[in-house]
Amino acid sequence: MAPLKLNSKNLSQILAAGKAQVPTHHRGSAVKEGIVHVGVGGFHRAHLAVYINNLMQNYGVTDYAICGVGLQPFDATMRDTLRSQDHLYTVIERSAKGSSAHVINSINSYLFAPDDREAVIAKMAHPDTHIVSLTITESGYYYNENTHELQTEHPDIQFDLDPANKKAPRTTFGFLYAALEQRYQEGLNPFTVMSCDNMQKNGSISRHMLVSFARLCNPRIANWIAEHGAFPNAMVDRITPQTLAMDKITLADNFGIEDAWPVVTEPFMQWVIEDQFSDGRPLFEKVGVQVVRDVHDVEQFEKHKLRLLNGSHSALGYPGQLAGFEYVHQVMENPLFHKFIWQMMQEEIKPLLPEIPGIDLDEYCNTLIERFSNPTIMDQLPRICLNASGKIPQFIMPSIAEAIWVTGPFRRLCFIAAAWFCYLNGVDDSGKTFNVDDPMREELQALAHAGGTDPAKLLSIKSLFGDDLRSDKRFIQEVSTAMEDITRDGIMKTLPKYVK
Ligand code: CS2
Repeated sequence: MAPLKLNSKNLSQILAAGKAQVPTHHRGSAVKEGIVHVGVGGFHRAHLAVYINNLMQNYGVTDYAICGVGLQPFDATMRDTLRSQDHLYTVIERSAKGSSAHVINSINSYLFAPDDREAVIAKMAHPDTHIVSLTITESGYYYNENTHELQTEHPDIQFDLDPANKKAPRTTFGFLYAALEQRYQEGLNPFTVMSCDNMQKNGSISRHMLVSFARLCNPRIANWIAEHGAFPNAMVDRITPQTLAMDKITLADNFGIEDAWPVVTEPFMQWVIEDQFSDGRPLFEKVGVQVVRDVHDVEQFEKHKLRLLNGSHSALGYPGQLAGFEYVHQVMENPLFHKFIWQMMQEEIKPLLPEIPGIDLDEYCNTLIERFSNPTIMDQLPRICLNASGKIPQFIMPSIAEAIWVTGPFRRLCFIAAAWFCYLNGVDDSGKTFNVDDPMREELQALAHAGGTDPAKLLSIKSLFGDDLRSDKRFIQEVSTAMEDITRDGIMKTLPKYVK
């Protein structure tokens, strides 16, 4: 039988075919859109949107459907795709045991900001909106890693601070501010700003950036947001590769669904969130979310995840791509890399992490190794390497800084930093060129080129690296040596120096 195009009309037939899990809950005008989500990409569609789908399907929740928002020009494709299939899409879960398909029905509508910026502000300001959630990547926060302040001098922020652009902002903060100002004037509660980005203290950073932005617009509104707003910190986790053309074909062949943009992911998913909401929330706990009272607990979960999972991803990504691998599981299949990752986690990262009652860190590391080794999700190294300027300062550098502080071992972590610096030249060990995709690409590449195997020029970028790193001789020495070795001998000949 020919596959059925995914849309509302065909949903009952897809259900009847019995191959995929299909939601039967209400949609459209029968539900309220309590969540406005900025940045609808693969991760959002595999994570928050799935939790909400499960709340709607299994617990009859009707007032927290999602209105997706795209701010970037490239989001036009997501708008068109979702529109063409009544905002339905498929999540394909893959593990070594097999795969399953789940149609997700929690995104109820989608607004593409470049089409109508005021509509986005009005939607966020609407009384039905209780939460504005974000997956805008690290660079979307305009956060200076060194000063911990908003990058007020950034042209996008400057543009949004100009009162003439208030109704047509560019940045997330411009939209959030304009909508919150309207809610203030209308006597509504501020919505909760719920960051689902992979950053340590994502809620606190969202708060500080938005309040700083607001202070430059109107101190009274800034005080209101600071006092009444809520910005829960959260740890989010689900490995979600980019969708490949092949994924659409296997979905059609194996599950009879024609979906222009399905999401492929692993069975594992986790979300730990601080219980801080300013305008109500759904009962997330019912669908397996760990809602915790104490912010320190969330911070510790975040730390574990960012340093062990994302840090290992960086360790597989930059050296792996230089060595010519394509996918995460392929790097894991290499015994030398496998050992390197395990030893880095055990000897350099784990000793710096706080203990969380009930969490066995060795078991956590073992699960990570298993997840990285999943051969069925085909997680691409270029995805892992994307936007490194927002990742390395979060995933690798804090472990190095703490190791410096306690004079702990950090050679493997330095090797990863060195591999990233070498990676910036865009040529792998066999001489093949690749694209370096990073919002700071030009600056990074110019400095990498000028510095050669001396990391000092790159480390002078104040918005990315702290003085604690720049001024540590042992660190500089380790990174330079690794850069020289990688440049001269390539990754595979250098790696044995870091494996016992
Ligand atoms: C990855 C993450 O992009 C990256 O560097 O480490 O996207 C990772 O897959 C997710 O954080 C998993 O939760």
